[in-house]
Amino acid sequence: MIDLRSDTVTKPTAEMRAVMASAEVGDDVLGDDPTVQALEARTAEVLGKEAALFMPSGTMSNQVAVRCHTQPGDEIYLDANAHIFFYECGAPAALSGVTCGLIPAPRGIFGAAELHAAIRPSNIHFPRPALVCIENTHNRGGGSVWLIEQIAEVADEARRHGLSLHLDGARLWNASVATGVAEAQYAQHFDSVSVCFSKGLGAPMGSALAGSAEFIRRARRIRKMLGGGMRQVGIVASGALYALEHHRERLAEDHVNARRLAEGVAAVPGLEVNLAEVQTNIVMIRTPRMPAEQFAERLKGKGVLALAVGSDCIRAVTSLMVSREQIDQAVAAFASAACV
Ligand code: TLP
Repeated sequence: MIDLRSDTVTKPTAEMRAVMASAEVGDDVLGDDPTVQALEARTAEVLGKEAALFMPSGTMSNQVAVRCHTQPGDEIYLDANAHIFFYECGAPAALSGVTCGLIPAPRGIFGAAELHAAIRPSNIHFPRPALVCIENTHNRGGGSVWLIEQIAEVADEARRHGLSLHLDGARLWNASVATGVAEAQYAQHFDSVSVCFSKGLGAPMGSALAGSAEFIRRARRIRKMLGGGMRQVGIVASGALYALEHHRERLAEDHVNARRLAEGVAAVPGLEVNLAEVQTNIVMIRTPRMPAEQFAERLKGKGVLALAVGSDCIRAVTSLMVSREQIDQAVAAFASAACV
């Protein structure tokens, strides 16, 4: 099977497993795990922040951030397809007691004017505006990339209103590789940044939340409250650290493979890909002639896994699990599955 469902399907390489097997560990809740501390320090450095906190998942990282930035009854601003709103089980409401003000955003990217229009004026009837969340790259946007200028403009608007800013940077690494803008340059516009090691970087699990030392001190407490305090977790932190140092630059290969896949599939009658929208490792493929679920089933029969993410939309994600040769095989499978 060629697995294009997600870059979360990546398995640790032999080198990563070797590093993990020999990792020095301790009880991290008691502050004893040197490998976790090394990962947190290095992540903070890469993101240009004072501190970082190892998290079990990107979801917990995002939701701890929302909780730290808000009070119950506040409102956070993000687009309707943002992972924090769309894919995290209603957690902003359930865990932080906040409402979500949704910003219209083609492919997950909005401007200062759209943010301005969404922000509630001060009025006794309204929730209190607290936080703006940006996702870069944007998952449901098809791996779309925010330019640094677009972020600066939105951040200025948020600051003018006294709002905090959080970046869901699960795939920030991909954005940096695609634009050449360093992660820290992106991160400087935000109070908190969540990154994932378990996606394109290929670690078996783990994310990190970065911010000021004071913010991370509070985040550590909320993580514990949610059951995210972990013990000898240097075992997995070492895989994440290995991924951070060795698997960032190679994401460029995934981007080349995504483009190759997109160009191949775009030429298949009955399938549609907007090539201009393929910027990183995610390809959105329209299936106008049949429901996406049905197409995904047919594709599976041809040896390729991809996810239906809308009634007529398939998502294919490249990663270190998929070689260039397999991309060519996948294109052939798409062509065969599209034949009716
Ligand atoms: N995304 C997963 C699914 O949840 C959809 C995927 O396969 O792409 N932020 C962004 C932008 C994400 O894409 C994801 C995972 C997360 C956060 C959550 O990370 P985890 O799965 O570690 O909780």
